[in-house]
Amino acid sequence: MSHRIALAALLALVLPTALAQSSATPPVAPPPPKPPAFTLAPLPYPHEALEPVIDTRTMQIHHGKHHQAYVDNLNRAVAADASLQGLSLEALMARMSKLPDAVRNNGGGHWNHDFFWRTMTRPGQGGAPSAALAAAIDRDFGSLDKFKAAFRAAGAGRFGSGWAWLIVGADGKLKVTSTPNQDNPLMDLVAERGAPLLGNDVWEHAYYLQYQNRRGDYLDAWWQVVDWSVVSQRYAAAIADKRG
Ligand code: MN3
Repeated sequence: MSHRIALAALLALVLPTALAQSSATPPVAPPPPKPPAFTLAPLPYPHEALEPVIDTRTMQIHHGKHHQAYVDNLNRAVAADASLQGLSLEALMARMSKLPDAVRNNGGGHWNHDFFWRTMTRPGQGGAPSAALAAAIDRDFGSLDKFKAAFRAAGAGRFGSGWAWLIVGADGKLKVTSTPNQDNPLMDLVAERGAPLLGNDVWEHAYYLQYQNRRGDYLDAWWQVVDWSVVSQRYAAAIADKRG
C-alpha cells in the first residue's frame, strides 16, 4: 500500500515534466517584467493639508490622476526607446530638443509636479525667504511685493496651460519666466533656461474646482502655501553650483 502511494506520488511529480519535455518546442519562460523607470511619490503631506487654499478634491485628482498619468505615459515612452533607458529625469530635460513629444509632455509633467508638491506646505507654515534669497529678490525685483506682482503677471498672462517660474539664470540673477504646457526651465528647448526655485501650475486642472475661471484669485491665494524654506534651500544650492 505504501509503495503504491509512493509510486503515485512519484508519477505525479514526473509525468508533467515528461510531457513538457516531449513537446516539440520546450516552453521558454518569459523574462521578468522590468520595474517602471519612474514612479509617483506620495504627496509630502495629506491631501487636505493645503485647505483652504487648494481643496482636497483638487489635490486627489491632480496628484492621483493627472500626475499618475504623466508618470505612466513617460514610462511607456521610455520603455519604447532603448536609447532613453537608464536616463534620469534631469538628463532627459537637458536633451529634450532631441526627444519625442511624449517625453517632453510627460517627462515635463512628471518633473514639474514633483517639484510643485515639494514647493508647498500647510497655510502659514511656509516661513519667509532666507536672508540671502530676500537680498537677491530685493536686488533683482526691487522688493518681495514687486517680485510677487511679476510672478502673478507671468501666471495670469500665460495663455492656455502652463507654468510660472522663478529661476536663477546663468548670470546668477533671479528671473520670472513662464512656459507653455509642461515645458520647464531645465529643458534645452526653452527660451529662458535656469535653475527653478519656485513654480506654479496654471493649468485649469490645478484650480478650476475651487476657483473656476478666477486664475488670478488662485495665484494670489497660492502664496499662503509656498514653502519658503524649500525655495531658500534651492536658491542656496543654485548659487553654490554657480560658484562651484
Ligand atoms: Mn498640473
